Amino acid sequence: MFSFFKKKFGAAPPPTSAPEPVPVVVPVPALAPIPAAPPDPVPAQVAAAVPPELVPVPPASVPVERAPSASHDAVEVPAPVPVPAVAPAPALEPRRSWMEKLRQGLRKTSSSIAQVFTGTRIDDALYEELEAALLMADAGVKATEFLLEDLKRRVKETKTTEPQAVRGLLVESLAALLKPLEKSLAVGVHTPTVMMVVGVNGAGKTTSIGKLTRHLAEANQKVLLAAADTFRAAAREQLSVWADRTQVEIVSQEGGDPASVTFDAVNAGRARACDVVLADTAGRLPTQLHLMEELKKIKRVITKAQADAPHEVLLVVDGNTGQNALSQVKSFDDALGLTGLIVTKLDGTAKGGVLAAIARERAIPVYFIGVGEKLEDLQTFNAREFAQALLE
Ligand SMILES: Nc1nc2c(ncn2[C@@H]2O[C@H](COP(=O)(O)OP(=O)(O)OP(=O)(O)O)[C@@H](O)[C@H]2O)c(=O)[nH]1
Ligand SMILES: [Mg+2]
Repeated sequence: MFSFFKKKFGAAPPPTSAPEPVPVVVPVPALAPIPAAPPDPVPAQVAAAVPPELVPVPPASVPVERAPSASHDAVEVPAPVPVPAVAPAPALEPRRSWMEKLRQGLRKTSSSIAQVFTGTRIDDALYEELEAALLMADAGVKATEFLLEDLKRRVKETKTTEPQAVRGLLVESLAALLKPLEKSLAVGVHTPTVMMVVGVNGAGKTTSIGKLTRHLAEANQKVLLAAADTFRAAAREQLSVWADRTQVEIVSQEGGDPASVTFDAVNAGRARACDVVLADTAGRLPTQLHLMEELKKIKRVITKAQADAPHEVLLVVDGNTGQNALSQVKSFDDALGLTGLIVTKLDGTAKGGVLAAIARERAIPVYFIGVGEKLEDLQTFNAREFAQALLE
C-alpha cells in the first residue's frame, strides 16, 4: 500500500514542552494494493519517521487558513478556521478506475506487443518483432536494446520455451527498468516545502497543480499558490479557480514579474507557516532560451527568499509527445536540475514507452501520472502497475 504523498518530519526532535506532531502517511483516495512490488526506497533517515501503517490524521486541532473566495490579488492573512480532519478510509475504487483508464490509454501499445507473442516459437523473428513494437511504443533505441538483452537473459535463465511466458518476463524486465522512477513526493521536512512547476505549453501544469493542491489540502496541508505564470491573464484566472475550489490562498500580480511574484509567495508562505508553496509557471519550449533564463531566475530568487528552496522542481510532460518528452526532460533538467516528473494525458493516444526511455536515459522520479482532467485522474506512479498496463 502506498500514499499519494508522504508527510515526513525533520530529523530534529521536537521540544519536550510542545505536543509532538503525529507523523502520518496521509491516506488519500489513491490507495491500492500492489502485487509483489517491493516497498518504496525511502532514505534511511526518513524511513524512521515514516510509519509503516497508515495513521489517522490528527483531529480537527490542525487549523487551516482559508482564503476568502472573492479576491485573490490580496495577500492579507485571513483568520484561521479549523476544518475537520480528512482521513478517508483507503478507497480502492478511484485507483481501480484510474488503472482502467490507463490501460485503455495504453491499449494500442499493449495490443501491438501482445501480437508479438502469439506465435509458437521463441526465435529471432520474435525478438525482431518485439524490437519494432517497442520502438513504435516510443521506448527509444537505448531502452529497447536494454530490454531485449535483459529479456533474452531472463529467457535463458528460466529456460522458458513458451512465447506467452516471455511476455510475463518482459513485464518483469520493464518493471525493473522503471523501478528507479518510483518515488513518493515528500512534504513536512521543510516549512514551507517550495515546489516550482515547469513545462512546455499546455502540458497540464496548472491542472496538475490544482489536483495536487486539492489532495494536499484534504490532508490538512496548508498550501499557498504562486501564480508565476504572469504571461496571460487567463492563466492567473485558471489558477484562481483552482484556489477557489480548494479554498487555498494565492499570490498573484497583474502583469508582474514571475520571479518577484514567486519571491513574494515564498515570503508569504514562510510568514504564514504554510506547509507547501506551489509555483505555477508559464509554458515554454526549451529552445526559447530567454524564457529558460526566466525560469532560472525564478529558481534563484526562490533561494533568496528561502535558502534551501526550491525543494522540488517538477516538470510536467504530456505523455502524447512521445520521444519529444525525453528531450524535454533532458533540456529542463540541464537548465534547472529537475527533482520529479508528472506525466499527463496517458488516457489519450499516448504509447507509454517513453517512460522506459526516461528510465534508461534520464531517470528522474515520476511522482504522478495523469489520465484525465478530474481530481482522481492524477495518481501516484508504480513501476509494476505501469509495466502491466503497458504490456498485459
Ligand atoms: N485528457 C487529459 N487532459 C489533461 C490532462 N491533464 C491536463 N489536461 C488538459 O490539458 C489542457 C491543458 O492543461 P493546463 O493545465 O492548462 O496546461 P498548462 O501546462 O498549465 O498550460 P500553459 O499554462 O498554457 O502552458 C487542459 O484542457 C487540461 O484539462 C490529462 O491527464 N488528461
Ligand atoms: Mg498553465
